[in-house]
Amino acid sequence: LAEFKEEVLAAYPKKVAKKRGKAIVYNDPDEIPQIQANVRTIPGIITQRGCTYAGCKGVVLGPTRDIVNITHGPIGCGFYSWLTRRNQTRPDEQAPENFIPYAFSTDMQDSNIVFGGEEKLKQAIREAYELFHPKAIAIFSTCPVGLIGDDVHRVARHMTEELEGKVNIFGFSCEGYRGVSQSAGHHIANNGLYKNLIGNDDSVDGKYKFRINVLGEYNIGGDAFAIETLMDKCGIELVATMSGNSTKKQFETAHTADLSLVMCHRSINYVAEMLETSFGIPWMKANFIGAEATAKTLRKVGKYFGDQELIDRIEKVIAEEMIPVKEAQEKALEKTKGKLAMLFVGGSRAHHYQELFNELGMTTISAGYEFGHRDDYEGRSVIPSIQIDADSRNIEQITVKEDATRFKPRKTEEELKALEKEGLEFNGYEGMMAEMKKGTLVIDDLSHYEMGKLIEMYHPDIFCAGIKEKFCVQKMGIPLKQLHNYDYGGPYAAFEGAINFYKDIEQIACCSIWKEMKAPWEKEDIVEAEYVY
Ligand code: CFM
Ligand code: HCA
Repeated sequence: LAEFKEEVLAAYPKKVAKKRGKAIVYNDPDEIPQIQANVRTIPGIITQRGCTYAGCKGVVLGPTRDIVNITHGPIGCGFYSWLTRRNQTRPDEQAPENFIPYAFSTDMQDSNIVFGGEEKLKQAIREAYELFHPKAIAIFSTCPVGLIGDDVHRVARHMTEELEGKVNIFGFSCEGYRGVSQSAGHHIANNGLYKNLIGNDDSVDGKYKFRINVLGEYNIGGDAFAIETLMDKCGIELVATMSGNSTKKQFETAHTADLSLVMCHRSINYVAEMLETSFGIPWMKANFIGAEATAKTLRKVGKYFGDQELIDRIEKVIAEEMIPVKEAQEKALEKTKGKLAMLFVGGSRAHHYQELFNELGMTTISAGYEFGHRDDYEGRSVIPSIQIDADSRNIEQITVKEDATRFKPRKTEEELKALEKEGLEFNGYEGMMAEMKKGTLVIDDLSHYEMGKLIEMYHPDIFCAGIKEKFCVQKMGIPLKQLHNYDYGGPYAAFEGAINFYKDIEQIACCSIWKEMKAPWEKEDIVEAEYVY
């Protein structure tokens, strides 16, 4: 891998090479190197990234089924974020409404750009209210909204008044260009959840006394369903999942849980912190991707609550679930062992899925995030040293304080210290690099050109990324597994998901057909042309 950096940078103009050079590093888990992350993509480079609106509307709020999410903008924005992420949901008596199959949009036209779109937005809210009588309506700003100065917050206030407070209406300033990637949208969404929903309902119900939140789990391909089933087996109540298969009420009651587990650190760490600061709920990093990781996560929960009955029940569930897991793993391993993987996705999966590849005996030789921050790579200990640039300052910062009446530390300082001694870590995330081998290549915001070079030089057995990369990579004769929407597959979370993953990867990465893939011009020179001036 040592030649990669030099070779790839040689093709860039000097200034670009200097900048990209900081985002391409050779890993050393014992002495974690610094990586450049969460900075603007250089214009002209083909990036994997998406926009701030996508992170706010598509990712964080999108999976909630009983809130009407209105995109204020041209129809393309609403259309592109319309279920392509495969976030599933299952209506129940508590919230039978399901607005996820709809794409609500103001469908802005040229005339709205010239004369303003606020009236159209008001009309859209009236229409949504008359048709569906939802409990809440959220408005999401797209690029033109910010450029022409429409004020979605003013419209939200106006319509709340007009509808006599019967529906909770709130807006997000998540214009596509507001940050350098989806990541800004996560932060804006987290702030909005905290300001408009979290803490609105103090009711506590449910079957079990051990009550937790799972934050940063979006039910892609049914992942949250798999986690829900598992929690039920263990006798653990899921108060809120943010936001896979979620409801408005889940957000509103999240502050009544006694522990938050954080799956995707990048997209939801802000809410985890807010729940702790305001209400005294500790959080721990968790991972349900990989059978071993799932077992580890469950054991952490058992240890946290310290209840012997719960601990025994968890051990029993793990033992039972591991039987079919081991069987499927052994079968897949015969073929997958020793193969090489590359993972370039979002802000957490490029790390989490390395667990599943390890279980398949495969090595991740190169990985990176599209929009992770340095803490997602190097661990949270670097946070104080991260320089805040103008792009990050552009994101609203909110002040979060102890709730005057409801702040209640779930554990005393001494109890937390004792748990830490027993191996639990609170408010911590070690990041991706600590778990990757020495000498592996870590690349932030991978460019399309760099992707081509990686494949050309190292021929991985599988490349994991998204739809923009999929067909280019496959045309190079390498199978691509989408780790965003799972290519129609999943769930891949928890024990049941691990089994699905083993089977799917064995099929994809161990199939000889890809070696036959040759573009016509690779077989023979068939293009003949003559320049005519
Ligand atoms: Fe978190 Fe996600 Fe991801 Fe993400 Fe995303 Fe996603 Fe992703 Mo696509 S919240 S960072 S903004 S785990 S949509 S469910 S798959 S890029 S790695
Ligand atoms: C998004 C959503 C996305 C896109 C995936 C892809 C997803 O960032 O807007 O590029 O294939 O998971 O659907 O990340």
